[in-house]
Amino acid sequence: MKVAAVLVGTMISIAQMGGDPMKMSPSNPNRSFQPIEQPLPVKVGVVLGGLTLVGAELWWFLGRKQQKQQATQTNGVQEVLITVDGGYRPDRVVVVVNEPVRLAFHRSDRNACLDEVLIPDFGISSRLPVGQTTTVEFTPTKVGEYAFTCGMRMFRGVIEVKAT
Ligand SMILES: [Cu+2]
Repeated sequence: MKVAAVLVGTMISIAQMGGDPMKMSPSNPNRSFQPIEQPLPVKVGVVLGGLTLVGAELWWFLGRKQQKQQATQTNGVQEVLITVDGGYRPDRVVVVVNEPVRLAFHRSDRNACLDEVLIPDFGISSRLPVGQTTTVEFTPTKVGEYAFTCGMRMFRGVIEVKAT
């Protein structure tokens, strides 16, 4: 939210300055301070641009729908395949407590932000080479919710551990 406020604030000040930073320059004392009217379409554009950014940010933090998936049991291991592409799909994984979990991350997105996946509660940090499927394993011993994130914690998902 703070970022959006700063962005909008900056845009409003640019709009108020008439888009001419020279006017504010102290190194230019002889220049008379005449307001320069910007054409209306420019003002409207600046405001709409700001609103679009705010909307995008609200959607990013609040509106994105979680995709939930229950693990499947294979030979006593709970498995989930997670696609890493502009985030994690699913980004909510449901498993039961006290049974081994294997998460298979298939990375198709080259974005360096997704180079690494972290599951701090289980001491896991793993590199995810592009185009490959990388598995991580752990056994949750307590019911609860545990986050998994990219290396910079921009993208995140949740492991939901339920009682049996
Ligand atoms: Cu990241």
